[in-house]
Amino acid sequence: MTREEIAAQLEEARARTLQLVEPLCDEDLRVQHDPLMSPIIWDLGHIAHFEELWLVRNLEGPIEFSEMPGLYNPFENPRRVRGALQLPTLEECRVLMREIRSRVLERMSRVRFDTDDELLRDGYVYSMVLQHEYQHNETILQTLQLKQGMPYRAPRAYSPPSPASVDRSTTARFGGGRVRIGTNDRSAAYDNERPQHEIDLAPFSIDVFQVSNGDYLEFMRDGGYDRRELWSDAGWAWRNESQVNAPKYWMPDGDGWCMRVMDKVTSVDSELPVCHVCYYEAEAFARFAGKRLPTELEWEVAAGWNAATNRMQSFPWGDEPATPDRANVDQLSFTTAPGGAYRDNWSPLGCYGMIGDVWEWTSSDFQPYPGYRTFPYPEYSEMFFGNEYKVLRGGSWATRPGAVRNSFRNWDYPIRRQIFAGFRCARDD
Ligand code: AVJ
Ligand code: FE
Repeated sequence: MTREEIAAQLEEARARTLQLVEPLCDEDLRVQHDPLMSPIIWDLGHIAHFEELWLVRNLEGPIEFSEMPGLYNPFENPRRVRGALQLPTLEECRVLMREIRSRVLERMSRVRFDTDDELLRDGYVYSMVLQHEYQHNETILQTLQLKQGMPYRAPRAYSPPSPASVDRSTTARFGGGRVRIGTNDRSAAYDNERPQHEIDLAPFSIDVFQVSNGDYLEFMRDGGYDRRELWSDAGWAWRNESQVNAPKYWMPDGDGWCMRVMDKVTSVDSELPVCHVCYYEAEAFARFAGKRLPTELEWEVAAGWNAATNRMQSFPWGDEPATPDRANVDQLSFTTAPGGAYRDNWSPLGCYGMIGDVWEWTSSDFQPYPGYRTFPYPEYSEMFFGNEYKVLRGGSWATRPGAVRNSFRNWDYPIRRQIFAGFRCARDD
């Protein structure tokens, strides 16, 4: 990438961030809408400070901090306390963003990308900062869906294409064998996606489509939420404590259900992938269906392993980047799409929609790959490795295309439902 291309991408990222918050009043920006989420103005300040830290400060000498000390440091100020902080107005934030950006561009005019410095080589640190802003965009959308007061006036810019007619119950099969997982890319991939490594993978079958609302309604109608035998111990404890009996944002409507996406309430469409279910609900559904969740390794093989070329593709359709034409990504559809809607979104193994629509829960804990090395800071991945978080794959309609690829690993607590997450099932074969 050239300096001009990077500058254009930084500008495009900022334009989108500001477009998303444009319909909001000062109050909407300042209040903490939910203990799980930051006030939106905090996200904006944090985006700017992260950019300043990595694209100005940490380029001047040794890396001093991984997160900016002070107000916008996520560890000094955990989400639940951020509503009580002294936060700026949007106008003050815009001034700050512009001032930081001008120093970033000035600094960039003097950097070299053909260097041994891993931070700058091939523009890595710029890609990291861009992806940070993209990820916070999705966080902001979670907050907007949760928001108190008037629903968010979503700037819908396009609708997904109409679906081809498909058989929703088909499965794809991997016959077992040696595959390569992860990537060695050093220009955009995160440390947790590296290194690429070989594994032997047992045969498995995996659903061609994500689990739909229609599938999930069957589970509900068959008493899925009340059948102890379908739930793990932790899942049953969560179910009893939360008293949940439907996906988040679903509301009873006569003898059926309706659901809300931002400012739009519709009856639940059976053809759309189910969204806003937690890991435990996904796990119980899979047991109900006589299946299980895929591991993240199986997921990645189903999304990108090309047996004909014996290599792992970056995306289901090949190595060309994600666009809103190829998959339901990039936010402005503000909806999921029925299985089969995007005709390019098929993987070599024969799975549909591995990228976009909803993040997919996998059965894997978030752990480092063999040979993992932290770079450039431990607070992105390393701090979160262990058995507390489950891996999610594939991105959602609310994910910016630059923030997702077959090797991308997201993670969250198994009880979280405000994220744009669903799942697909697998089974041993
Ligand atoms: C990768 C989505 C789990 O939002 O918690 C943002 C990304 N890291 N700022 C998160 C992140 C630092 C992270 N996830
Ligand atoms: Fe962040």
